[in-house]
Amino acid sequence: MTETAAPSASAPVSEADPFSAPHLAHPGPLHQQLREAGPVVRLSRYDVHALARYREVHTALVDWQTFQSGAGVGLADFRHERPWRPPSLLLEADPPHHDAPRRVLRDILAPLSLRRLGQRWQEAADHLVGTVLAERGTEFDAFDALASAYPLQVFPDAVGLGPHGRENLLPYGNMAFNAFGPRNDLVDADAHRVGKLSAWVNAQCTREALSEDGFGTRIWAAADRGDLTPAQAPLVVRSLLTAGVDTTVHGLAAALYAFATHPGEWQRLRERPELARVAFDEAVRRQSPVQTFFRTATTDVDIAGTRIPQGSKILLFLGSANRDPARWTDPDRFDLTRDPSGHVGFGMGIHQCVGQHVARLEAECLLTALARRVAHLELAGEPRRHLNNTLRSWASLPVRVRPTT
Ligand code: OVM
Repeated sequence: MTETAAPSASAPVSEADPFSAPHLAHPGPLHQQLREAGPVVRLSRYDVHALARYREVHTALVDWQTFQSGAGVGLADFRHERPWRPPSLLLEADPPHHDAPRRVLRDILAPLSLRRLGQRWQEAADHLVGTVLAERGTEFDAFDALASAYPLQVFPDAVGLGPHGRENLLPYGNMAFNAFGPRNDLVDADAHRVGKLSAWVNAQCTREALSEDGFGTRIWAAADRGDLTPAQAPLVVRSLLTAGVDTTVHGLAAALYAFATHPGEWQRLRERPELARVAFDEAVRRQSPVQTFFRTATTDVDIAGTRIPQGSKILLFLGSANRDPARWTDPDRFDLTRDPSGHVGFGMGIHQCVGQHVARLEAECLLTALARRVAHLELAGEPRRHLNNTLRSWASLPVRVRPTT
C-alpha cells in the first residue's frame, strides 16, 4: 500500500454459499464464476472476502504477516468464538509460536527420515493390490479397497498407534475438516459423536499409547530434549492424526479416479512408473483434497484495489487457484506431461503441508504396485461423493480392472 495507490474499489458481491450441498458436490462452476467476477469477491452470506484466482491465493498464502492463521483457518474467529477443540499448534498458529512445533514435525517427516519406511510401504502396497485382485476379482470399490485401505494400514502403524479404534480416524478427520466451514447440517450430523471421537484421538496422543518406534514417540522425544514442552507434544501428535489420514485417502481416490477416466495416462504410468509422484501431485492440483482455508487480515490490506478491513476473514479457494486458466494451460486436463509444481493443493509458504512427503510416498507405493498388476482400469459405475465443508471427498469409486497377464 502506498499513498499513490488508486482509491480502493468495492469488490463484486456474490450471494452464493460455497458450503451448500450443490457447490460442494460440484464446485467447478462456482469457482469459475468467482474467478471471473474479480480478484476479490465479497461473499454476502458470510460477510467475508474470497480469493479464487491463483495469483491472489498464492500472495495471501505466502504473506503470513498480513494473513494470519492464529485466529483460526475456518470461518470461526478464535478471537471471539471458542474453538471446538484446543487450537492446532501448527495449523492455527503464527510465528513465533508456530515455529518450534513445525521444526520438530518437519524433521520427523523429512524425506530422509522416511527412507526407512519406503521398502516396507512398497511391500504393503504390493501385498494389498495382490489381495484385492485375488479376493475381489476384476470389479471392486477402489475407494474402500485401495484409497482408504492403504493409508489406514500403513500410516497409523508409522505413527505408532495401537490396533484398537482405528475406525475412528476417518470420522474424526471428517469432523475436523467440516469444522472449518460454517455450522451447517454437515457439522450438526457429527455433533453427537464429537465427544467420543475426540476422547479416543486424545487418548492416542499420550506417550504411553504410542509404540516405541513411530512418529509419535519421536515427537515425545523432542519434548524430552526440550524442543517442545510436554504440554505441546500430545497436540503435535494430534495434528498427525487430524491431517494425515483423510487428506491422503481422498487424494489417492482423486488419483485413481483420474486414471480410471484417462486411460492414456494410465498407459503412460505403466510405461514410466517413475511418474507416480508427479501423477499424484497432478491429481492433488486437479481435485485438491483440501479445497479451502481461511486467513484473517492483521491490518487493513489492499488486494488488487480492494480494501479488506483489519480483523476480517478471507476465504482462499485453493482448488479454484489450482484450476485457474491464467496460471494453468488446459487446467481441467489430467496430464502427466505437465509440471504441476507450484500448485497450492498443499498450501504454500510457512504452513505448506508438513506431511506432503509422507503422502507422496504412500501414493508412489500404491500407484506403482497397481501399475505393475493392472493393465487397464475404468469406471464400473457412477462414483459417489461424500460431502465435507473442506475436503473434496469420496464415498465410493467403482472400478473394473484388467489384470496384467
Ligand atoms: C492440525 C491440522 C488439522 C487439519 C488440517 C491440517 C491440512 C492440520 O491439526 O494441525 O492441515
